Amino acid sequence: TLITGGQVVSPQGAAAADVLIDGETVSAVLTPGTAAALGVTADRTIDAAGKYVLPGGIDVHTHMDMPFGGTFSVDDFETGTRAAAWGGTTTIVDFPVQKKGGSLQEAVDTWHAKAEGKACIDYGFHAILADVNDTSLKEMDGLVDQGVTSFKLFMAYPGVFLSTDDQIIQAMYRAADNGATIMMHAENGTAIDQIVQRAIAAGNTAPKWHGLTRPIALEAEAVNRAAQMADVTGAPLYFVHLSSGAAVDVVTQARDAGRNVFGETCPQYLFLDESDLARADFEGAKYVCTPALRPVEEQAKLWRGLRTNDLSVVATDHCPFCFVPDKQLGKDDFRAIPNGLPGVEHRMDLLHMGVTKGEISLARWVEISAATPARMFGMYPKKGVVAPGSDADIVIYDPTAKQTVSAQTHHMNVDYSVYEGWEFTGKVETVLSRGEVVLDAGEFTGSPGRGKFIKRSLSQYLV
Ligand code: DUC
Ligand code: ZN
Ligand code: ZN
Ligand code: ZN
Repeated sequence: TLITGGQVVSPQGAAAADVLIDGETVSAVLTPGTAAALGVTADRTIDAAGKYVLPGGIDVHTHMDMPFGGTFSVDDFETGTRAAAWGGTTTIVDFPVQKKGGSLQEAVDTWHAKAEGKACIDYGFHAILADVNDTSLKEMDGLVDQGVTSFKLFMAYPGVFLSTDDQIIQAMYRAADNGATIMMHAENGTAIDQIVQRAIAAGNTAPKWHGLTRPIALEAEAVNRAAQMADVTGAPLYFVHLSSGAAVDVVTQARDAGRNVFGETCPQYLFLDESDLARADFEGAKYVCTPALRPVEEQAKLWRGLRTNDLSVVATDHCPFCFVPDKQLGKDDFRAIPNGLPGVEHRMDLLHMGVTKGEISLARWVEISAATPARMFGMYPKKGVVAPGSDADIVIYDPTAKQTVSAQTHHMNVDYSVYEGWEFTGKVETVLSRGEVVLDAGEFTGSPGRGKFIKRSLSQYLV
């Protein structure tokens, strides 16, 4: 396959080039129009004139088919990865969940079974450590050897996922030894639970109270606590879904001190805000995710963090639940609303909107959505770059095409969209996954089960 006439975008910028693919990988990036003179013949030529040629998006934070709050997230590996491909994402990294009293290996095996035969694009795993004990600590080393090189801990959700500081520091020491990255959901969950109980006691049960009971200060406090423990132990630390300027400030401090501390944010924190949680007729429940949506002024601070590289990655935390029936579980009590938003399909387009609005550069778009995620989680240069030898995971993106988002037309298996009616300038036209065209001109041509597990290396960002 030869892709001609496009602008190949990388963190170094955009350059006119033709891309030659042989089988599953890129074989050459050529000066435009030189293929014939070099004696190259292609079975298929894709005209990308006027389009961007991007490394496929990498979403390192998804929850497919995840048990949560008495139900399951509604996208499985088939529907979720297909929707990802529609949106220009060709790799996801999902989270096997350790059960209390269960082993990490069992969690990873369960997730392999969920993904095999279903995934339409390639995928990796981070393991959620929900029960830190001597056995699971030892298991971390074995998982690193299997290519599961990052472990997520929670400072939130007491009784469900929360790890106490003594558990966190043990996991961090282990990671410092085996080179794995610790991922942290940083919110002070036990303090938040008391605030939640006060709200309920006062009769405040509507969705907006989900946000009002999870203050920014208790996000920043947890980020600071984890960053200090990482400094003490030497563990690489990656904060998932940072939602506030105060949290980013703590990361900035740690990074300025030269530490291996990294921040992720999500499109919902860049584009939505707490007023969405206050929508009438229980519509606010559609916007219940954790951390909660913040006051609108936080958005500018997050964009700034993306420009300064204090935030290095944008991932979705895709964790969809239907408005009916799932979100209705919390009709009379916001605590029972399953936490999470659908988003895996729209990350690339939303971030492109950041480009057209002047929040980030074209090069930075590719860096935070593909190149850095690949490096951060040990997949580079197999993934995250259009270069000879790399997997031919390529998105041809039309920066001028218009589209309107709607739950009627999106591809996620969920009955609403948090971006309903939004108009995007820019649209995915063609998607290749390991050289195979899986999406072209509005038709999905991939197949479930073709996606492969990626055995990841350690983070390539550590100093
Ligand atoms: N946040 C969510 O919104 N959903 C799942 C878990 C989480 O931390
Ligand atoms: Zn989380
Ligand atoms: Zn998550
Ligand atoms: Zn989350």
